Amino acid sequence: MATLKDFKGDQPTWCPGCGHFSVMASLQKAASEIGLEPHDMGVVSGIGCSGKISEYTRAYGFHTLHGRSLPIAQGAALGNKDVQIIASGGDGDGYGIGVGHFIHAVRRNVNMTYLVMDNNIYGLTKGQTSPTSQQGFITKSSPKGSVESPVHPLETALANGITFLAQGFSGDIKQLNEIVKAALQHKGFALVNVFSPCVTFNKVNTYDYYKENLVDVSTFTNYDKTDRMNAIKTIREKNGLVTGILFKEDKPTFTDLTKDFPEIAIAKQDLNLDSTILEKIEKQFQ
Ligand SMILES: Cc1ncc(C[n+]2csc(CCOP(=O)(O)OP(=O)(O)O)c2C)c(N)n1
Ligand code: SF4
Repeated sequence: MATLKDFKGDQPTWCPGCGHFSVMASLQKAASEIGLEPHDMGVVSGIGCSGKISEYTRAYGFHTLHGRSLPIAQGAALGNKDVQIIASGGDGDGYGIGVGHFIHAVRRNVNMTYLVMDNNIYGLTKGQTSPTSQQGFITKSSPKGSVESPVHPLETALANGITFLAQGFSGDIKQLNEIVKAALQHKGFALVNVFSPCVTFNKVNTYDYYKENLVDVSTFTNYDKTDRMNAIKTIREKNGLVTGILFKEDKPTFTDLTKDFPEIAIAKQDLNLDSTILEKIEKQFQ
């Protein structure tokens, strides 16, 4: 049986203390704890410091374009039902350039996990305002403070029919590990948003800031994680600063709903791609 060590890939070059270390460790630990082997898992990532996770994890990997991890990951999940697919990236990648894919992935409910490392800033490009930056947040790209109010990814996901929603914090690995494990075991599209501090460029949303402000929904009396409206209300009331499993629903996945559809010819073909097959495929699309 694979252990956490078996999932370790290239040596990370993230800054010491970067929140992304904990996110990756939680994924690798969760994978080993639910009995996966590296060849049972595929990690698809976008561009950003966060996007490096597909290189630093020993599994099938696809480091895609900025904001494009979700379309690739959904295709990979639909085409490889025996492989556990995880899409991953930053808040800029997923809620900025990739936000259109995000909404459609949520409503499509393909069986996969989406792990977002939310540091409220663009880390890789050295500290610009991101879609989750607070209003008034000062960076090189917003020297007078960010004018726009931040996006609300959790409420957006709930409004569009998400079937599993959780939020974690890199400063609480134990909780994060449990959340990621539950997300991997969920049948359907699972979003885990993780507050993952950028220690180099974000001096506002720090570990201390999150430690002081986050509340765990499991400490609430009678929090019902099957109640979508209550999840939206709670997130609103707490200004998004909640952690834990916020919502879960059992609903048919995209694969369940399409199981009786005639298979697309290309998907049935033996991918021994010689020129005759390629010409045949080309003709189908002409
Ligand atoms: C199409 C395109 N536009 C812009 C960029 C430049 N770029 C690279 S990473 C990035 C944002 C990274 O921020 P985030 O997704 O939050 O990840 P982090 O680095 O903070 O982990 C941007 C704008 C790019 N690589 N490709
Ligand atoms: S720049 Fe920020 S997000 Fe990127 S590795 Fe360093 S601490 Fe992490």
